Amino acid sequence: MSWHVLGAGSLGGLWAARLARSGQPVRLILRDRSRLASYRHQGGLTLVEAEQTSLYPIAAETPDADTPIERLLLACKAYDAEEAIASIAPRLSAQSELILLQNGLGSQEAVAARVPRARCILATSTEGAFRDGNFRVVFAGQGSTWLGDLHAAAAPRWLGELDAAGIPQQWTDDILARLCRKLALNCAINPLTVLHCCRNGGLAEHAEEVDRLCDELVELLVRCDQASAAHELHAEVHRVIQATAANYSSMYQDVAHGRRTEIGYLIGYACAAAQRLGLAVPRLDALQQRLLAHLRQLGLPTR
Ligand code: NAD
Ligand code: KPL
Repeated sequence: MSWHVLGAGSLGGLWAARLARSGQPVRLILRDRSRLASYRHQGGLTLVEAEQTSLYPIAAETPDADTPIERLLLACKAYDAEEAIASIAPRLSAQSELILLQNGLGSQEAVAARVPRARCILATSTEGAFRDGNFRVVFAGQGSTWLGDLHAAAAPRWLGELDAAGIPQQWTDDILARLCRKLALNCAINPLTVLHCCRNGGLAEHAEEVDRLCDELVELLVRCDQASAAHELHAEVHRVIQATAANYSSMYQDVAHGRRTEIGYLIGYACAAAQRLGLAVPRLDALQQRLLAHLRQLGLPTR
C-alpha cells in the first residue's frame, strides 16, 4: 500500500526519504503545479544526515490527483492542517488512515471533523529536522514518535513498516496524555525563550517564573482529566531545560526567522481551555499577552 505525504517540509521530508529508501512506495502531495514543477526541476528530495547527502527521486503529485489515498502522513504546521486536509478530502474513504503529526492541540480535532470517515492517528515526535533549501531536509536530532488513536483502537499492522524504514516509533493507548504533556512542556518553555531571548538553558535563571507557570499547567491538566500528564511536571520541565540547554526552542527559531508560530495551538490552546473551564490561570494569560504583543511588534501573525 502506498504512503502519501502531505506537507513535504522538515518532518514530512524526513519520513518520506526514509520510507522511500526502505523500498516502500511513497508519493509527495505538493501544494500546486508550480511547487510540483519546482520539485521536478530539483530532481527529488534531498536528505542530509550524518554528513551524508542523498537525493531521493520520490514521486510527487498535486492534491487534485484522482487516485484514492489509503495511508497519509499529514506533516504540515498545525495552522495549515485543516486547509491541507480539505484539499485532499475527496480522495479519502472509510479505509483511509491518516497520521497527524502536528505539534500542540486543536488542529487534530479540526482535521478529524473535516474527514469523519477516515481513521485519524495522532502523533507526537521528538525527532528534529529543518530545511536548508528547497526540498532539502537536514536530520538534526535523533528521537522517537509516539502514535495513538483517540478511540483506543488497536495499533495498525503497518507500524512494522515504519520500523523497517528506520523511523523509531511506539504505540500508546493514551496519545492524548502524551500530547498534553508535550503541550505543557511547550507552554512552560517556548514563550519564555522568546521573551527572554535565550536558549532553553537560559531559563535556568528564571526557574521561579517557570515553576509558577507549571503550577497553573498542573492545575489545568488535572481539571482536563489529564492527571497523568501533570505528574511531576515541574521536574520534567527542568530536566528538559537542562537536557536541551544548548538548543533554541522551536518557537524561538520561528520568531528568529520571521516565521509564523504555532502559538494558537500551544499556549493559546491552553489559555482557551482554561477559560472554557472557568479556571483562572493569570500567569499563563499574562505570558500569552506578552507573547502576542511581542509578535505584533515584529509584525508576525498572532494566531
Ligand atoms: P515545515 O514548515 O518544515 O513543513 C511543513 C510543510 O507543509 C511545508 O513544506 C509547507 O509548504 C507544507 N504545506 C503547508 N500547507 C500545505 C498544503 N495545503 N498543501 C501542501 N503542502 C503544504 O514544518 P515541520 O517543521 O516539518 O513541522 C511540521 C509539524 O511537526 C509542526 O506542527 C511542528 O511543530 C512539528 N514538529 C516539527 C519538528 C521538527 O524538528 N521540524 C519536531 C517535532 C514536531
Ligand atoms: O519541543 C520543544 C520545542 O522546542 O518545541 C522543547 C525542546 C521540548 C521545548 O519546549
